[in-house]
Amino acid sequence: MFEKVVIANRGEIALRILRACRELGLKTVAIHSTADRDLKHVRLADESVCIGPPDPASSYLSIPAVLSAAEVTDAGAIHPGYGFLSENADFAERVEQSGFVFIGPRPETIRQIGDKVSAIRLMQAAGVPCVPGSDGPLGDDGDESLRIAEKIGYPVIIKASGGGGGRGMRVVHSAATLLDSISLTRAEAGASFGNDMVYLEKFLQNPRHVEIQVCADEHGNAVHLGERDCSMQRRHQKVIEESPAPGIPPQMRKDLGERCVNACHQINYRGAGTFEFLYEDGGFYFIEMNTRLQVEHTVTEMVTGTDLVKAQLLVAAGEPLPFTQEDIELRGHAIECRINAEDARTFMPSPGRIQRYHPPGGPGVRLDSHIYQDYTVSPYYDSMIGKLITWGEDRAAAIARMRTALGEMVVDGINTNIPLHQELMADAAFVEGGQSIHYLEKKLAESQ
Ligand code: MV4
Repeated sequence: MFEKVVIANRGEIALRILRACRELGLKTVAIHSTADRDLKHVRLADESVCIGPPDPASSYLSIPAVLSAAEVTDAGAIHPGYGFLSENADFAERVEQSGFVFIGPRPETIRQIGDKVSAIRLMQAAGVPCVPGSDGPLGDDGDESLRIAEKIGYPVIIKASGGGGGRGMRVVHSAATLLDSISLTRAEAGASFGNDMVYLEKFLQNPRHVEIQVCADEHGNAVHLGERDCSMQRRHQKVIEESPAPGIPPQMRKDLGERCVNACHQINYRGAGTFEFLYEDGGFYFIEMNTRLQVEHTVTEMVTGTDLVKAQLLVAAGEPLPFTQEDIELRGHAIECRINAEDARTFMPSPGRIQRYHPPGGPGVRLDSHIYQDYTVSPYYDSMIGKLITWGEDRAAAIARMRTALGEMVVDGINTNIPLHQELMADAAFVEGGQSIHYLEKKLAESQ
């Protein structure tokens, strides 16, 4: 096993990774920008290296800077966290070529899955249900594209193969605008992703976003850990996530989970991963896969009693998964509220110094956060300052705990979205559960 891990990230996830390393007796190296000298994990790490100026392109996204830090500290492995370089196949490749362990899937897997057309092909071959679509890239033959769209039925959505997470998509409602939309999406994709491959899917008008967590090792074991509902979102930013997803019949969960596990075997997957689905009218439709640890992994941990970051570290060290499929039972319900430094109404970022801080507590309350009193929220990075997670024997109990926890939590000196979360925990439709990906944006538009 490697003995020292470079944490190639910042904020709450860097602290989360540090804690897992420490529990496994691994030494830690924090790498940080000049703006992040006072981050909590930097103070707690065994060593720290400043890798550049605040601009992420010159620090957290700089492959040479990250590799140099690993070299000078004689580290054995690099954990990329989420965002930044976490799904960059070239980075993973250079990490391995430099003799370090990349804590994540093989570089070829990241590349195959990062290309959406290729990912969908792999999933179809593995028996994972996908959205009816072009089953491959759209060619230059406009008549052929028109035939495909006609067969699928409008509305359709054009997506960039190199896109994902809401970038590079266009909805088309009729044949009249199909070819122009394809050209536009193709041009934008070429400019944004350096890859102008586009494909087409049936546009699902009112789905939920439900994703399956998996974890696989290099001994032929793959396990699914149930699903999360991430439908409460605004502009492709998740706001609340929960596990399990309300109203999913156990047999459907088992069947879909087994299909995802089967896909992991087929592609020889390694590490933690997430299969993203749209869920509409009782059907699941694969849209893309994430090859990283996700922000919302916490709710899965709470209902399965696992530590996914520890599992990632063990698998990366060549150890078997610390749990089998039989070990995984979903118990109770967990909800995560992403706490952001932003105006609760306008969503404008709100950097600045935290003058007063009272974290919530009590049974079933988990707060993954790097903030402390006098911490300054930087304007250079994502505005998420923590994740408040509650667990309860059922969904109503988790919500009740979330209301109590939000009511206890004080973060003064900056604006936060805590009032928005309080409003949602009191919202009849949220409390009912099972709302679509459009619910939050509609609610916000109505209250303007
Ligand atoms: C879709 C869709 C409807 N139909 N695909 C947006 C992000 C990217 N992960 C995929 N996305 C969507 N793909 C088909 N065929 C609607 C969305 C979508 C969405 C998906 C998940 C969560 C939030 C969303 C918000 C708007 C659109």
